[in-house]
Amino acid sequence: MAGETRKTIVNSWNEWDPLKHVIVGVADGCMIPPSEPASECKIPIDSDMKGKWGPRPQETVEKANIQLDNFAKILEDRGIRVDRPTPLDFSQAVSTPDWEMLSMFGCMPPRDVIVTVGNEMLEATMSYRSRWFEYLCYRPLIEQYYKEDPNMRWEAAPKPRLTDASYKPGYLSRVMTNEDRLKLTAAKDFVTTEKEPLFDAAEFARFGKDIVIQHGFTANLAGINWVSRHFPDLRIHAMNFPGDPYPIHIDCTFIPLRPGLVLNNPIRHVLPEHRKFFEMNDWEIVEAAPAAHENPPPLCYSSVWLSMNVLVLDPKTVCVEASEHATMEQLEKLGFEVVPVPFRDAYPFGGGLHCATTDVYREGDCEDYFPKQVEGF
Ligand code: ABU
Repeated sequence: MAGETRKTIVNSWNEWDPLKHVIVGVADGCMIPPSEPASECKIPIDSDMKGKWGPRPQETVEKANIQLDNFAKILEDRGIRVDRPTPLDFSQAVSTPDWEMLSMFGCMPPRDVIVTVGNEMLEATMSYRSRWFEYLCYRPLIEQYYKEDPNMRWEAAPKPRLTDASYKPGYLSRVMTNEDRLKLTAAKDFVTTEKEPLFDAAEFARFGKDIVIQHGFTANLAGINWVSRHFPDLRIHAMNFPGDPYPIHIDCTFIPLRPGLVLNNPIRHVLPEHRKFFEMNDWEIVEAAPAAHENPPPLCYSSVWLSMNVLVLDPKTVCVEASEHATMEQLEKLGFEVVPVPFRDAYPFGGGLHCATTDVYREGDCEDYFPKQVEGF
């Protein structure tokens, strides 16, 4: 069936089953938002974005859109239906009774905002004020899916208030050096408090009946607890990865590739007790190959580890950014057909190939890949 004529069914249980319908973001109107309590700590110390805010240069938006459109075309040519979000005017100021932001962000990374679990699409709470309204860009699609698929569940997590009580006062002054950050993040001392449930959708790694959520800057334990209660039939596991000074979104850290195989960032370590859980269930955790670049492109929030931010199309096929030769070679050796996708111009707008997508339909059902469970994890 050609991608664009595929009937709407919402279903996706993991990160690797055959992908048939996906949302790919767009770069239009993307802003660098003004500083806010969440972002101050999350923008790297040496980032060229420190202290800057406003619209991104138009020529960079155009280049990013060329790569996003090309990525969408590559997927469509493989029979995958691709839908695109509807951008808002992200330059407008937004407010709630508790705060005002002078701009929003954008809608290039749908993975951050919407997570699909089985027949449900769940709008995340989000953790930045500038991204509080971003779900609206996906509403036209979600409303359409809801009408077309009578079995779809459309859910939204409680909107957080994001007052100053959701962020630790003075956190920034405690993370002046990289060493400070590494100590604090290893001790699970993150900028967000436990005042209210918070999670970005990109903290999820889905393994059928088991979902791993990274506990870090953009998901707190209250958020992970909310997800556990929301999905009582699934097993939700909180993980954190010492070695990551900016624990934001799991998809440059721990990427499931197919049943039994996960890619792990070589400097963001899986804790021994978590490794044991995977290994006792016959999963192999392999260290990702080195990134090809020493630095991210200009005005980019993400790390060079977007090298491992791959999109798995099925258990034998994976999309990799076209300049990441070591990653491509590694995945070929692991038995994958690699589809190279030029994407570095899109990185500054919200990340890599996994970030820029969210699943609507993957074949397959909810399977139990971890029959051996561990108390308390
Ligand atoms: N949105 C993924 C970013 C993770 C990283 O910068 O490593």
